Amino acid sequence: MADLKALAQALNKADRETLNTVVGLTKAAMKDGVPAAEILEKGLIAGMSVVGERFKKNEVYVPEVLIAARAMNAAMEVLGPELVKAGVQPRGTVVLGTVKGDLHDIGKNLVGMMLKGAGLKVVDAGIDVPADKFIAAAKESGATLVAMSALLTTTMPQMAEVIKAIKASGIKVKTLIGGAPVTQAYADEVGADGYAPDAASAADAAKKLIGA
Ligand code: B1M
Repeated sequence: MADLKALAQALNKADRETLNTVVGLTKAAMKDGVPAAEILEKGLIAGMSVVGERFKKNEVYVPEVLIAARAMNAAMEVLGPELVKAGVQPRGTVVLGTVKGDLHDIGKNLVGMMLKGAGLKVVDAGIDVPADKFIAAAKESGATLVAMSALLTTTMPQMAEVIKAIKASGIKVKTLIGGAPVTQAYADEVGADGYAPDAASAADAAKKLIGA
């Protein structure tokens, strides 16, 4: 019998068996005829949200989050085609990138994993992303949120440039910013719609901004 609670818990185990267990339990639930959307919501997303909460409380660290995210990605490879067949839509689309002049992507990738874990579609624009590339990606994907990461004090002002360019372009997207030197005060100063101090909070903020 499919056990979605065990699936959610397996994501929180963070050992070398996590990926195989999570994929195995996902396949077992599919074999038992559990709807793909239910496996996603009650198993994978539920498990990842616990990982996110524990990460925020410093009960687990980056390696555990990476293990959980890799396992979730592997399970999504299996579940993805079923979700498409069932017509399950992502909760929203986010364009994510590290701003122009900045090559740091470890935190940005972690944010991407948490966003995916929250059921959002992520369009990863990569690193060193100029304003026009963020805007083009948002237009092309129909994203309603542009999420930016910056790790350098020298590249933080790029966030203001992107926000200005988005406003000038007239596209209807919200903005979320974060990264080690970024603060809520800076977000307020540059007119960002949201700020998050860590990857798990970024997923919460993104869901709120998108209304997912
Ligand atoms: Co560089 N680097 N680096 N670096 N690097 C820092 C950031 C630095 C603090 C080191 C230091 O001096 N102590 C310093 C910045 C100083 C400053 O401006 N305040 C620095 C510097 C100066 C530089 C160079 C200029 C060095 C040089 O060449 N002279 C250069 C710049 C290159 C460039 O970008 N143009 C440079 C280069 C590099 C490497 C390429 C070698 C490498 C990056 C590899 C890569 O990312 N693929 C690197 C690394 C690894 C670091 C440190 C050591 C680690 C960063 C990291 O990945 N942390 C870093 C020092 C440190 O932090 N201890 C340092 C782990 C990651 C999980 O955390 O990215 O903060 P973080 O993400 C967190 C949160 O910030 C948040 O969530 C994540 C997890 O919860 N978050 C968001 C991130 N993005 C978010 C977006 C959100 C919300 C939350 O919403 C959208």
